[in-house]
Amino acid sequence: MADEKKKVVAAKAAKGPKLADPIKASIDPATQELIVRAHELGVETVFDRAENLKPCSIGDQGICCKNCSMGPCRLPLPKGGIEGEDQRRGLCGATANTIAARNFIRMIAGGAAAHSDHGRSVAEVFLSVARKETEAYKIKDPQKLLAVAEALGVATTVEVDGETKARDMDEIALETAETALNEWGKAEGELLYMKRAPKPLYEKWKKHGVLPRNIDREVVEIMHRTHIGVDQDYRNLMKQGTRAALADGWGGSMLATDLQDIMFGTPSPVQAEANLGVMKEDHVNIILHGHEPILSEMIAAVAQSREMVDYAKSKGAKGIQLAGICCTANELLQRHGIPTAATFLQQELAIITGACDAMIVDIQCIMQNLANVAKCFHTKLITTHPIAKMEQNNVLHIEFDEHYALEDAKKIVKIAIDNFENRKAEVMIPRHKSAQVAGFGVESVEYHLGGSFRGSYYTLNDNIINGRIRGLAGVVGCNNARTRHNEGHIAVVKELIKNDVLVLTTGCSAIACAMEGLLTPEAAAVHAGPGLAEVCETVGIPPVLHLGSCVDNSRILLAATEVVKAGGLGNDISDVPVAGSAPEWMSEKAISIGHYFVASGVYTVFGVKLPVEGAPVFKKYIFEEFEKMFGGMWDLEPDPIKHAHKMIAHIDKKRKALGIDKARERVLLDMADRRALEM
Ligand code: BF8
Repeated sequence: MADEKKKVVAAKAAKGPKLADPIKASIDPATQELIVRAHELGVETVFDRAENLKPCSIGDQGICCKNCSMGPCRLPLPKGGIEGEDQRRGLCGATANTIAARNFIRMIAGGAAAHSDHGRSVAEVFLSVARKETEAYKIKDPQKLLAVAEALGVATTVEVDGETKARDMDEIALETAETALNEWGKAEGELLYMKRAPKPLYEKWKKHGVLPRNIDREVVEIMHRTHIGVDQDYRNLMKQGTRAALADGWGGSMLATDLQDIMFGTPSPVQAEANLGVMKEDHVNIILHGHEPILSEMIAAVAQSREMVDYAKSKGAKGIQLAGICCTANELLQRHGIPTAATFLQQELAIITGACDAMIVDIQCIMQNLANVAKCFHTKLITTHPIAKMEQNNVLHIEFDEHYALEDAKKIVKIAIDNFENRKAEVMIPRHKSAQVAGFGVESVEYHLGGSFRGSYYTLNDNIINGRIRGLAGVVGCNNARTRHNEGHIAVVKELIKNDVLVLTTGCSAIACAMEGLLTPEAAAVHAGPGLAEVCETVGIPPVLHLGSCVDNSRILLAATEVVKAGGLGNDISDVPVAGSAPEWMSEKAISIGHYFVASGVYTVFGVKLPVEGAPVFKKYIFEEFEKMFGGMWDLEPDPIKHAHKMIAHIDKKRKALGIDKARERVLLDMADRRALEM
């Protein structure tokens, strides 16, 4: 028998690694075509690796502890489940609940750190701008600066001889930059932005002792508490997880969004295209991948300059085509209408087109295998951030310094142009691309629904109350190679809009929706239920609103707060008919986002899997008991249709609690009615 087994293993090894089935790997035709192309060229991608490398089932359930060298301690669930007391223990005695909670909040720490360190970089550049140390970046949106200054408690007016006057903008910028940067490491107090939340929510945070003190401290404390022999109560561990997640959503991420808007412009709706078909064979294709707009803004400015376009033409190209991947794509799209090339899972495929002259990356969600793929083509892969290098020797590292931003950007763009002539493989750019309208934010939603004269969330609330819009959903997050690319996003979103739920989207979910054509006003007539379609048609918006990158999930928190403020839908975010979702999540950032949604009162459903199944008591705590504290809770549903219907059921539960579960039209009074009233 043992010999038979060996023979089977040997036969499999002789066949070589399995290749991904393109149809099973993705619902997107461009992706399918390029997976086939990769197989023809013998280039391995993440889709193939997913066939051959299976996840560890114990780690998958959250019950593997490797926080000390006595382990890793693996605590599988006994067959048939647990009867009586759970006897599972690690060497130190850690229970499955302790281990799962430790692992979970370490994921929150990773995600919060990633978003917040991004925010810190933005704050540092903003301080350089305020100190006038750099010419490359400017304050593009002074109105937003004033709004942010006020939210941070920075005075925007001064008293002169008993008169109130506007304060000097340079002074406001400097004090705002210093105050913002201080949020990462201040010694006392709590994060200033926490008071932007509805008051009842703030009071809940205070009561449960989860108000973040400063951004960095909450991440550090997670690492301390999860060290061997420190916090051994899953509830207390989650208290710190909550504090760190809130420090991300209402701290690091929100500051990143706000300061980016001040320097690069607050988004307003723009039209563009999405998918790998945006690359052009006869152009120099520069792909920008990663997250921080500090780099991509400069590359975009330089690449569109006459000097660089002429230089590209001198090399035989018709021009320069810029396109983005991951959240850099969302940042470039929402402020400049630069097209989106790809989601997270398609990054290797952009190089496999044979037309990517340079891929410029900074931080987060960048696969190390890009270097191996780039080796098979002429593509220059350029890392630019001091904290994110690659070991492979075909990767160029050009460190980007904001003090020499334009010079650095020029150097990088020239490398891409010079590389145009070196294309080796036959170019194969899929023809698929879709139109999209993106760039909705708290401000533009207000404007779109109320106009510049009466900008307000009142119209949105009114349509939720009268039932045309059943509720709101935030559908966000990644792709995950353990599930069919984009299938979850699209099925969940289509089911929601079909049921009159207005969807707000960010990150790779937004890119998936763009590729499916859901980000156009016309999509409402095709896919939305009658109520939502009517609203979309009246105000000219898509049924799915693109709110930006993953740090811009903070925009969803503020939009929900605006809904509460506009009245008629309760007095806390947890009263509003709203639900959150990440159908194809994979990153630690998604866990941090999920948890700050939950702790802000939002019922949040994740797809694929969650590392909690091996610790049922801990799972029950975050899936059920959290609701009693903050009004929001976690859920898991891999089936996208059931996933959407769980969200809809929650929205309906909230509608019922508000007494708006029966469709009602606002009664418009005619003159006779008014006269009757006056009597
Ligand atoms: O931060 S959605 S795969 S790109 S982690 Fe990454 Fe996930 Fe995409 Fe942006 Ni967000």
